[in-house]
Amino acid sequence: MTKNHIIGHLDMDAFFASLEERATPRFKGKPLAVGSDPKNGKGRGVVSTANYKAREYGIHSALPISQAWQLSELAKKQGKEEVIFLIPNMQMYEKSSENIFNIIKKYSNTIEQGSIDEFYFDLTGKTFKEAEAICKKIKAEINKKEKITCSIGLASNKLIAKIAAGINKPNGLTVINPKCNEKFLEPLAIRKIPGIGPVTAGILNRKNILTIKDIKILTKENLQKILGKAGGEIYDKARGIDDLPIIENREAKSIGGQITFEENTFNIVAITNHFLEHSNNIFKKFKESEFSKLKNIIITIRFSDFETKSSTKSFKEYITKNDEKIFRLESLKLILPFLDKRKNQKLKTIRLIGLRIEKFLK
Ligand code: TTP
Ligand code: MG
Repeated sequence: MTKNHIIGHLDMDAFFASLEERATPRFKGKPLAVGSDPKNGKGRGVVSTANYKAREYGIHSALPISQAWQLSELAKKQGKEEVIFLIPNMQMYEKSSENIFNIIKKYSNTIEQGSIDEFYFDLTGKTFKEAEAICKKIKAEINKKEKITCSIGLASNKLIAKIAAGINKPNGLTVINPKCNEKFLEPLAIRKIPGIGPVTAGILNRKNILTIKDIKILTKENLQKILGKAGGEIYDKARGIDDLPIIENREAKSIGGQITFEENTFNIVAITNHFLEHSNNIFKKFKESEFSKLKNIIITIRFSDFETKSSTKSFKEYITKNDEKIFRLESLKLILPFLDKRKNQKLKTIRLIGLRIEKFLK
């Protein structure tokens, strides 16, 4: 990756905890930890994350939940608010993660998802000024739609972008001009370098190497002698050198669409005709896609009173692009029960039909 690249790194702020605060507004401003059940201090497992208020108590990711409980008890004794402990709701977090991915996707064609709440995205081709404006838009859109904040780092490579995203949390936007990469890194603690964990940091700290600038005193050979193969990488990273490309790793999860009838209808011929036309279109999109097999067909029906139901066909064996007949038949079989009393007791008229396919193989 050269100096001409522009890479963003976006990391959500206290991700799981922020989503829990969003779901339950009375938790806002209170110390909150998401993780395993503390069971009055006897619980096993760890904290997944804590909001910033609970971090003031010393609670953080990976801390044993029993210790988090004790810190909460201690705070209580000091007259502070006790910590709210919550079990993770992964479905809610995954959904938000997907929404965030889709927002970034509007502004960048190349995105690498680093974890559930962090994304690298490529803005190469823009100027830094333009890229910064895009990052502001991404932040604003996430804030508006997902009602939570993130921090973004913008730089000439993934390494600097990631570190930059982390130094101004929460709700930060940190832009590092490529000319300043080394200056930016020098004063930072060595732990800021991805790949320097507690063990490596301990080894280096004992040699009085505390900042990234200190690392530069050592030759590459020296670092390799101390740290093995990782030493060479750390030598480069300390100088802001990183040429790893962004690797797109999230595939289209589904292909689908819906038709809303001009008037609510129970005209079975019209419904099935429309539906078959719709399913032909979706199969066509599948044929044009990079995928060769699919596993699930899902239909959604919305009745005139807005009640919405769905039904799924999951093939034991994946079907292929040659299986259009099977696809059409199985889709139709999904919808028919909604056109009689089997799945539509009151024979309600129909407002909308959706069809979606998912679980692809390349
Ligand atoms: P992080 O981005 O590391 O943490 P965070 O988003 O909670 O807080 P920050 O503002 O400092 O970025 O991780 C993202 C989510 O991943 C986090 O909300 C919970 C989960 N997670 C774990 O389950 N276990 C862990 O050890 C870590 C670090 C994170
Ligand atoms: Mg985060």
